Amino acid sequence: MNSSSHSSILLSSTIFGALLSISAVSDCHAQDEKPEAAPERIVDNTTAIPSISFQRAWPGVKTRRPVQIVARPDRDDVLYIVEQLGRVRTVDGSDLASASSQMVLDIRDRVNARSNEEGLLSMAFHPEFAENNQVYCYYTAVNPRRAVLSRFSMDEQRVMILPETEEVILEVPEPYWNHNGGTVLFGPDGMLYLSIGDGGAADDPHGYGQDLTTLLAKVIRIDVSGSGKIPYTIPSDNPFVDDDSVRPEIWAYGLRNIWRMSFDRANGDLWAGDVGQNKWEEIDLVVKGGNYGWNKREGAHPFGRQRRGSRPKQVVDDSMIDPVVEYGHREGLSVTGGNVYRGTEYPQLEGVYLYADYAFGTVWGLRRDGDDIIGPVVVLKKPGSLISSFGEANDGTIYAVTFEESERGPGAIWKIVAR
Ligand SMILES: [Ca+2]
Ligand SMILES: [Ca+2]
Repeated sequence: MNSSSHSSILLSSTIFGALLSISAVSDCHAQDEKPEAAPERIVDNTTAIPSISFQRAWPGVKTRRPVQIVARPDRDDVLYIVEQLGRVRTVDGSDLASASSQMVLDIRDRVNARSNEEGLLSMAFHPEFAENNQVYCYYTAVNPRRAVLSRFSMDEQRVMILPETEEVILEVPEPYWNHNGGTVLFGPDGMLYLSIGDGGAADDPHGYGQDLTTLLAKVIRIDVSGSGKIPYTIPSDNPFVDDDSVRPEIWAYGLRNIWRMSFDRANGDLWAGDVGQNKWEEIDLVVKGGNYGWNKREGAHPFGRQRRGSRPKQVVDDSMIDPVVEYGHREGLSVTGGNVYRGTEYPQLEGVYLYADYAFGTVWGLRRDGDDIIGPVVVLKKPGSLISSFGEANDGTIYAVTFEESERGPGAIWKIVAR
């Protein structure tokens, strides 16, 4: 890991995307203000959401810095663990006690993982993987500093992902080491979605959040189904295709650093956890053309450069979409977006969206009921586990991956179990 001063500061606060300097921490405590009222959409009816526990899965498998667990569309008996330093390993999806594991991708030679928000961050199988053999990876690289979305192929036996098959789909210049997002995944529409952070530093100094000429601070949507020389095309129903001054890849904007997002397989809802700066962590439902407020808002609150003691000017802009829920930095420091449970093993969890705070190890559950939100409720407290990601198997089982005890500690994989 990076031994720079940045990294050592961050080790104690253990955050993805929340650039939390020591001065920012003391600011938080000094102000000591009450959290403002929660959004009106929250309905106080929480009894329907059960508590959960984390059941250790594949305890004999040694993994380091696991940041994602990914299902393969054509097979239930294998799951893929993405390791931040630039590798992917498999575990046995049919036997949670199995210690067998295989390293199936190693691209450490091109991945830059020097700081805690850099590395191989996400992977996705094409929904028609059985036919087209396509795997997509999102990682950070240097010289120049950038985020890379690439396509890879597997070998004939469909075991190894071959580094030499890499085709770069998209590269985004990264001005700073932090806030790189990101999750790559396919929607129910077959399109590729990618969350890209605001580029980094603090405060979004270049205003990328509201700048529609950059892909930073966005969720983008592209069509990678074409073959041949063009890496991707723009879906004709993207929100800004008719505006020549706007990057047509943009699906939603004003997003600071979505570390994790997922689709609800039952209805296509796109849930995301957008990591806040010093005060508010938020969960968003990402919709076409949506403006989620950054850097004019943090959570549902006005945000802006300010003199000590003064309050930022209220941003009156009805077009900005408030979070579904938010929490302040007394409850956590960096949100890890999760998944909606659609499995059959735990009917009491049906429709519950699970998400966590990476630093505090708290897991919440909520349900969406039309425009109402039931919850959120704390469904588990797991201090000592840095919850880096959730993931969904083909049968709807939700898993989580963690760093245990510290960012340098061993990785662990867990099955989510209803209590
Ligand atoms: Ca960056
Ligand atoms: Ca927001």
